Amino acid sequence: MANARFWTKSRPAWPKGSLPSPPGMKADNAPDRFHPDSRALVKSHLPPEVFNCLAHMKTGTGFTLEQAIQSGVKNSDSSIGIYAGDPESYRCFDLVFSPIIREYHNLNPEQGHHPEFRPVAFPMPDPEKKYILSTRIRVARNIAPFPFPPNMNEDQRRGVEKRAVQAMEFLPSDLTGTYISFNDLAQTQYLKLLEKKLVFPLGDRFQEAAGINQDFPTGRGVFLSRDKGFRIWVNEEDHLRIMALSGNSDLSEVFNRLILGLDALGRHMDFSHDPTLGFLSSCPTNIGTAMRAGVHIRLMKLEQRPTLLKELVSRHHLQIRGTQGEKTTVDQGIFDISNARRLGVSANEIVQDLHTGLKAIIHTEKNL
Ligand code: CIR
Repeated sequence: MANARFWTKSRPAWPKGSLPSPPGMKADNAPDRFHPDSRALVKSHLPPEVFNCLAHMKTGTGFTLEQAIQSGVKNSDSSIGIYAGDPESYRCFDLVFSPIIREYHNLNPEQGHHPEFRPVAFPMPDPEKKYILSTRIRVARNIAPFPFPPNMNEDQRRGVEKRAVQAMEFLPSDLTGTYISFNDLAQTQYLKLLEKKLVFPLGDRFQEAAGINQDFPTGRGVFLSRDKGFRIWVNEEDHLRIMALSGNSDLSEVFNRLILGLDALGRHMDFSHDPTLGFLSSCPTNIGTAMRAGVHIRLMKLEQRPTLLKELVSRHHLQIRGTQGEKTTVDQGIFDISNARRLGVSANEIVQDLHTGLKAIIHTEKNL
């Protein structure tokens, strides 16, 4: 297999100090680049010998290790701290990406991408609508051969937008809608849409440091289906964030709707993909299925029993995020619960885990 080397266990060690320091870079300085309190995975997987080995390398689009680690260098509270600038980054900087991927995705070397992605049919986990307020499934996709959002110029961002808009023409009739380019909006119009959560905001400080916010709002936009239940974000953290959502717990219907839209788009563009790593994304946490399937769920009783909730969630390979998403707090007992795994597991297994996990969580909440 072409990319088996990503997972090679017995890589011969590089003798310490065997390589010249890259021009303009201080040798053996990798740990100094990160804050002493940083617990980012990139810090622990970038010892001086690896740093020195990779520091002089560039991908075909000119992306460097220094660029890749900026987010972790500038944010001492990064949990990962590295972004890919193009598909080649994963191979070029394999010495640092591979151990991070293995640790984050909790993988054995032989585990890779599972491509199964087919329609499902299971009952709603909360038919009475007592707990689950909404369901949302999204996948990240990047369009080949463009570099990724941390490493794009204005023309490339416009090029991605153009390709995406062309492909949207082929969405099935149930999913047709309107594309809103941020460039066509006055700032006040954009802010009104932002208030209604119909457009995405400028990226957070992690994305800012990675270069993802550059030239905002050029090339950015959102597609909204007529009922707003199918959406596409263009040029956010990845070229495309394709999502299906609903105000109930009908996981099957949301998943099947996502497949419908994704299949139509995928017939009209090539997504950056690797046989072992799956769909390639800017952040190594998203590779593989690149899918996050989750719900907003109100758990007033389990909120008082955090250890029990944590145990239930991790038993079903799920994770809890704040009400407004990553790195936010939980408001009024409303949790964002979604899959923890994206690589080494198929989209179907993810949605099945979520379904089973939600049933168990609701059952426990009812009986407390
Ligand atoms: C960080 O390194 O903390 C940010 N770049 C966010 C990482 C993304 N997500 C994650 O942990 N699931």
